[in-house]
Amino acid sequence: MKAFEDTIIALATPAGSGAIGVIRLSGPAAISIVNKFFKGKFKPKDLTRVSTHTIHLGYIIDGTKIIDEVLVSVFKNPQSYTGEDVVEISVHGSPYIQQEIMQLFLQNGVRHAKAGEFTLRAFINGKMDLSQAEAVADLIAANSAASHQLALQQMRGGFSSEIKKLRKELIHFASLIELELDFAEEDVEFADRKLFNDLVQRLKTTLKHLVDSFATGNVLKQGVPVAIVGEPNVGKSTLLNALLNEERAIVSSIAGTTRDVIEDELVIDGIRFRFIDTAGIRQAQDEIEKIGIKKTYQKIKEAKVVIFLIDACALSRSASCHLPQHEETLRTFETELKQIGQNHADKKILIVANKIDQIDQKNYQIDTQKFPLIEISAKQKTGLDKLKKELITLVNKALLDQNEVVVSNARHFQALNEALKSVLQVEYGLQHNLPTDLLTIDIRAALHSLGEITGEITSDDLLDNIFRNFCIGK
Ligand SMILES: Nc1nc2c(ncn2[C@@H]2O[C@H](COP(=O)(O)OP(=O)(O)OP(=O)(O)O)[C@@H](O)[C@H]2O)c(=O)[nH]1
Ligand SMILES: [Mg+2]
Repeated sequence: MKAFEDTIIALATPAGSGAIGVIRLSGPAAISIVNKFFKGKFKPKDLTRVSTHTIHLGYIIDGTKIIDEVLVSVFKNPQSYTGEDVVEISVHGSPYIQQEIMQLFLQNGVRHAKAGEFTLRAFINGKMDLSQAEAVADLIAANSAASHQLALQQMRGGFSSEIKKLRKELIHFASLIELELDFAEEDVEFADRKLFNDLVQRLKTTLKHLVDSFATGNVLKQGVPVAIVGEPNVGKSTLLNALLNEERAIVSSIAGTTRDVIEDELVIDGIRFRFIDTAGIRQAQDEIEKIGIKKTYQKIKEAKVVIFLIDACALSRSASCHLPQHEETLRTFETELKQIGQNHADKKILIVANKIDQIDQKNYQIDTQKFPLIEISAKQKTGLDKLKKELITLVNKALLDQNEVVVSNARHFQALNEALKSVLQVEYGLQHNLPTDLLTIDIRAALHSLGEITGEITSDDLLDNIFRNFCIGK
């Protein structure tokens, strides 16, 4: 563990005016420097002698000039966020006051903190492991209940404790196997191959599970992409607008109105969805429309959920319906749907019948058992709650079992993938009785990737990369 010699300072709250601002210092001189410019409001107070986790009312004074009346919180090492002495000064939220106080300290032996430096120190001082430190950044960036929950779960330890445990067991076997190398001539086996294989199987299962969960985690973090597709004029853009509650896309009775892809986000029940309105699918003559339709297929590929929108009239034999291409639509409905289902088995498809305000009796010409319909009128905004509920159910079912561990960090995903690759190599080596020295190479590689997740193995480049993305003051 390395002790930092310098003391750092940063504004922990956003720049600009607010009710209060918080200036944070961390390092060996944090308390003594603040103490130099602090005067208790009611009686003299020596901050270097107060107990940890206490708050003190007083003034920050430069010579004889009072800069502000403040509250000073003192946290003594090791019981602080960074593990060092930490002082947080709550000042009045004017940028001028904040700058004056920051300048005062900067001229007296502290330096500006770099992005994420407080958290970096917390990591280096062993207050948290690397994946927990990364979760801090995710937590700050969380913009929906689901991404918030993911970050919180990771910050509390998430899967890294399990990885640590498995890695430790692997280290044990690694050392036994390396020992065998020293006795190569004698042909002895220190590492029980059966037990080792058991561990490899457990590692494989755990890693596979975590790697698979990334698809979920990433989606929750970025928003679940939902493509709205269907023939021209069925009301895709109207539905997008109705969901977002704003006139986002152009709506008209002319078939082929939407040519480009329009996307926007909406949080429903704490889960972020990204709705994608697309060009209606048909045999287009127009060059631009053709490009739009090509994009539609691209978007279906990227989506997790496909809303297959259809005009309720086309499905029903209601007298009020005057869709000329009734029979044809019915035919394309099944083929289109089959095609999407076949080409995209991994996607959830919701069949949504729009414009139900136009049919008086629901005399559907399709088997609604086979094709369960969600009925809406995008124009009159009816049935939308049912649709939203269906979306939430789909996502929840496919995704979070309350306590399920989910990987949402791209770096972890990569390291887990690497680790899994090495573990599979080790498994192969064991099954085929490969020479011990070859086995060792793969075990080392697996140990390395696993260690990179928890931070037991780090390089300066890796740390730089991670903490660069933090905000200053965290
Ligand atoms: N009666 C009724 N009309 C609707 C409903 N939803 C959409 N419409 C009308 O249907 C027409 C087409 O709507 P759009 O939202 O532009 O259809 P689209 O699927 O985006 O069409 P393209 O972009 O051409 O593929 C417009 O005249 C809408 O007002 C509905 O629920 N009921
Ligand atoms: Mg449209």
